[in-house]
Formats: sequence, structure tokens, C-alpha cells
Amino acid sequence: PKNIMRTVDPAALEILEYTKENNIITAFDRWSAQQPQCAFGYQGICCRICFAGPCRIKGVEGPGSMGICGARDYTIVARNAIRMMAGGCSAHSDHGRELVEVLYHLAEGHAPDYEVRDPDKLRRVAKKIGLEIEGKSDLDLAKEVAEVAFEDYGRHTSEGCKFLKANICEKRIKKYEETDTMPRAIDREVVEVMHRTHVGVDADPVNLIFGGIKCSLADVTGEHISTDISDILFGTPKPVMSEANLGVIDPDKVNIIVHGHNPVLSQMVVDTARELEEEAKAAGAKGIGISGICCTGNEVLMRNGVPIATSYMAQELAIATGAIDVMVVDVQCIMPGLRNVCECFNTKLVTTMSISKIPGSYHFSFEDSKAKKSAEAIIRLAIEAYKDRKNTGRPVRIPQFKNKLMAGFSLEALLDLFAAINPDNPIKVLTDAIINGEIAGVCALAGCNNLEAVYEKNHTEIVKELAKNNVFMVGTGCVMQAAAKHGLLNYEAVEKYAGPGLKRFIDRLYEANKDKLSDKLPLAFHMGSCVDNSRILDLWTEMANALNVDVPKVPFVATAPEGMSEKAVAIGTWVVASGIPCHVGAMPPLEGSNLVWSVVTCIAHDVFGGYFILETDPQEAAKKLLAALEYRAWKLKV
Ligand code: BF8
Ligand code: SF4
Repeated sequence: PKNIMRTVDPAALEILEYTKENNIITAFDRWSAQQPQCAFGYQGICCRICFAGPCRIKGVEGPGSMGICGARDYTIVARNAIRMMAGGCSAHSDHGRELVEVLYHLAEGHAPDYEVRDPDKLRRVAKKIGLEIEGKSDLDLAKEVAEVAFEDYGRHTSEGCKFLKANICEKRIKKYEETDTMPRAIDREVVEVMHRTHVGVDADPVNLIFGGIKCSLADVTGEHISTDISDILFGTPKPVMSEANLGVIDPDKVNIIVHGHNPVLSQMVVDTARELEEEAKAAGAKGIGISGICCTGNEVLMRNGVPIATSYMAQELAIATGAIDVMVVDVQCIMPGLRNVCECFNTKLVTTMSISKIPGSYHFSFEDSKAKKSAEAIIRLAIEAYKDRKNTGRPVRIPQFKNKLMAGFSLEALLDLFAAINPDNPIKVLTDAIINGEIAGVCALAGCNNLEAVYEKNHTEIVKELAKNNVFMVGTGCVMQAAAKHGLLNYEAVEKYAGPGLKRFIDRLYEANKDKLSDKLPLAFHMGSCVDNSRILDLWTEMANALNVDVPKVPFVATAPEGMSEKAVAIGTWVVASGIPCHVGAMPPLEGSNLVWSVVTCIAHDVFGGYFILETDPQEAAKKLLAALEYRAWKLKV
């Protein structure tokens, strides 16, 4: 049927009608085909950890209330949950490791296509992790930073990860040491989770969850390494203007979409495309049009203003415009389903990482010793595909929807805005605005898309509701792509949706920074990709230090309105362990155990000060987030 509302994105809706008419199968159809989804899996009470199973918890008593080995609902739910955290930690941290390797190879002279673009950031990071910086060259220091990062992956002693300890408050360090949740080394914590969840090891749900928390703190260590080294290699983001949604695609250009997560690849494609612009024109194109999907899209948006084509759930719909010549992917959140849609439109799908291949696609191995050569080959493939598209007269259909956005708010960029008002103590601009009631607090917007909800409806409703109630918003990942597509990352949105206090605050920031900004400030501040949630951790750490309190007292909340991935589970967990209330708008597989449910929603609060708010209704969620902020702001004042 035509009008089933699966999304509030008008561009996605238009392409969905088209794919339906033409029998092109996408995630939206596959979601329907999966209904009803397995109730055991949905609640987290299906265990496949050994192949005596699968086992399901079938009742509350008798032999059917346990797995064959005797595992109870709480053991199974907790084991499954922390294995998700280990998956998320692996993904983020391995992405970080790639960056450390590039930095190390660069310092050793084996990655000639890369450079240290932000030597100041290199020095700041080096200093923070305790290195002596005086009198050292950039490359020598780069090597030392890379070595400390490598250590954080594989240390055998127990003093804790340096990139974590260097970036959190003293009181949090103490808390993690007391609760045995301080990660020793990233790889080690992943291995420990895999070990303790093997058949017949840890059966205690609380012990399991604490193990998961330790792994999630290893996750944020890997995220911080990713952010720091990306900034060192490619530059620390500054405010930048761009556009978002499928309307950014120009059919008369050679169109390349970068999709995945690692800027090691996407940044090289963006830089190289500039140099090959003339070749594209010689082929009859207006130029090379690069746009992004998912977090690698966020990386090149933040640093170069590359427009956003769309977010995770609509990746296949971008191909179905018919106007994409090459989609180049690296790792994470790349749907295998892309392949079939690419086939329909003769789009070339290019994989680049040895651990991430898709049958039937092209593979251009991307190694840092010959990165530029690979990028050139990919762009030339796109130019050939463009010629082919024009020669065959393939129909294109581009929904005419896009919105203007401002992004590029690294923590440095944000503090720089504040510094124009208070140069001696920039963060006080934010904390004072909370204490004097101008704004209600801060909310971090993070996470994915999940068709359990109407695509991008939760995101947009929560942003509007929080804005109305004067919440200052920062964010990362696919939520910010949703916000951008719906016109929520520009000043027009401030005029439309911000409450009076928030509007005054954003206007005041703009007035003080007018000279260096090309446009007025947005309703919500885009801080980057999902690994850049590390920037958000830094923000609340700054606030806690300025207020002279531990993080659980800071009026700061987080929301993942359509959480989905294992990475999101890891992030949500370290957010809670940091002391922040964290809303999730798609139900994680925890409902099968009341005990685990109460651990994450209540007991976590007693131990760490943060807790999960599991709520699928966006209006209710906004109310709960606001109540949490109000309570914290009130406590601060008394
Ligand atoms: O790391 S928000 S769908 S793209 S997992 Fe994936 Fe989720 Fe998007 Fe970025 Ni993050
Ligand atoms: Fe079943 Fe236990 Fe094996 Fe899980 S570990 S599949 S509950 S026997």
C-alpha cells in the first residue's frame, strides 16, 4: 500500500514510492518481511553461546525457565548485552587503531600521502597524556603519541588506559578504580568479555554487567584515540556550512558517495577529487560531486563541508536516485543489501578494507602506503561510470529536498565561541547560563536509525521538544544527519523552535563571534561522527570541573532516539557509567529479565549516577529528559 508512514523524511518517502513501484527491495521492505520478529530474541532471552542450544527461556519456573546448562533469564540477558558492548568496543577501537597505525607509519616515513595537519592538537594531546613536548619535532612527537595509544590497546599491567584517565575527572577515575571497572587495555577488556560469557563461566548478572561497563570504558578510550588522531592528521573541525538530504546530488556531476566510518579513506577521496576535477570535466561532467552517508560522511562534513546525502537507514535509497556513479565504503553500518540496489542502477560499489567485503562489489585495497593511488583509481572508476550513465541515458530521480546546515563544532570550536564572551573561563558561559536559568541544561543527541520507530520521527520530535524547553543540544552520528536533513541545524530552526532562553543564549554567542562566522548559529551543535562522542565526554568533564562537582551533578542528559548498533550499546553504557541519564528510543533486548532491567535503569544510578531511560514514545522521552535536567539544575542551585 502506498501511504504507510515509515518515515517523516520527504526525500526518503518519495524514493520509497519509486522503489515500491519498481519492485526494488530495500530495508523498509525487509523490515516488513521480518514481522513479527522473534519474541525471545527481542527480549534478549535466546542464547546461542554454545551449540547445545539455541536455548530460550520459556516460562518462569521448571526446567523450561532455564537454558540446558541451567543459565537463567538474567544470565542470558546480561551475557547477550555485554557481548554487544564488546562488539561495539571492537568496532570503534579498531577504527582508532587504523588511525594510530597511519600516524605511526607517517612518523616512520611509510605513509607518504598523510601529514600532521594540526600540530597544535598533536601537542595538546601529547601533553594531556603526559608526554614531554619541548624541543621535539612533529614527527617524533607523533610517534610517541602513537606508541602511547598502542599501549592502551595491549597493556599487561593494571594502571588503566591513559587516553581515558587523561580525559575524565579525578572523581570518575576513583569511582572506576573502586568498582573494578577501570579498563586495563582495550583488547584485553574485549577478550575478557568474550571469556566470561563463554559457556559455563560468569553467571552473575551484576558481575557480568560490571564487566560490560569496563569494556564500554575501553570503548570510549578507543573513541577518544580515534578523535584525537583524526584531528591531528586531518585537522580539528571549525564551523562550516553545508547542506543535507538527497537534493544535494547533482545528476550532471560525477557522483561519489563516501560511506562508512574511517576518515583515513574518505578524507583521501575528498582531497584527491579536488585534483581530478578537470578529468571529470573533460568527461563532460560539471565536476565531481561527493556526498556522505553515516559517520565517514560526518567526518568530511565536519572538516570540509562535504554535504550529507542521507543517514544509515536510507543508504539504499540514495542509490535508487540512479545518479550515483560510485559508492565507496570502508567499515561499519554498510548494508549488504546495497549490492542489489547498485545492480539495478549500474552503480559501482567499492569496498576498501580487507575485513569488509561484499560479494559482487569491486575491491580496491586501501593501504596507507599507497592511499592516494587507490583514491585516484576509485575516482577514475567513477568518471568511467559517469560516462556510461550518460551514454545509456539511465533515468535519474532526485527528490528536491535539502536543507542548509552549520556543522564543525569540535570541543575546541565550541570553547572558542564561549571564549569570545569569557576569555578567561570559556566553559563558564555555558554553566552560568544553566545556573541563572537561561537554558535548562545540555542534551547530547547520539545514535542510529532503527525501523522499530518511524524513520527519523523520534529524532526530529525530541529535538523540537527539547529546543522549546531551552535545552542546549550537541550531537553526533545519524541523529545529527536526521536533524540536518530536517532543517534543524541552522538559524531558521532557532527562530522556529527555540524557547526564549535558548534563543537568547544562541544569539548572544553569535553576536560575540559575528566576525569569524559566515552565518548565524544553529539550533543544535554538530560535534561529528560517533567516535566523536568523545568530544561530548570532554564537554561534560569541562563542565564538571568548572562547577567543581562530579559528572552526576552536571545538568547533562543524552538520547539515542533510534539506537540500533552494538556501538550504540557500548556508547550508552559508558555514558551511564560517566554519570549521565541516557535515553534510548528503540527497545534494547533487555526486557526478558526484570533483574537486568532494574540494574540498568535503577541500580546503575546508585553506583555511577547515570541510568538508562528506556522509552519508545518521543514526547514521553522528552518529558523524562527534561525532568532529569530540571532535577540536576535545581540541586546545583541549592
Ligand atoms: O557510528 S549512528 S547507524 S553510522 S552506529 Fe551507524 Fe548508528 Fe549511524 Fe555511525 Ni554510529
Ligand atoms: Fe543453552 Fe547454556 Fe548453551 Fe546458552 S550456553 S545455548 S543457555 S546450553
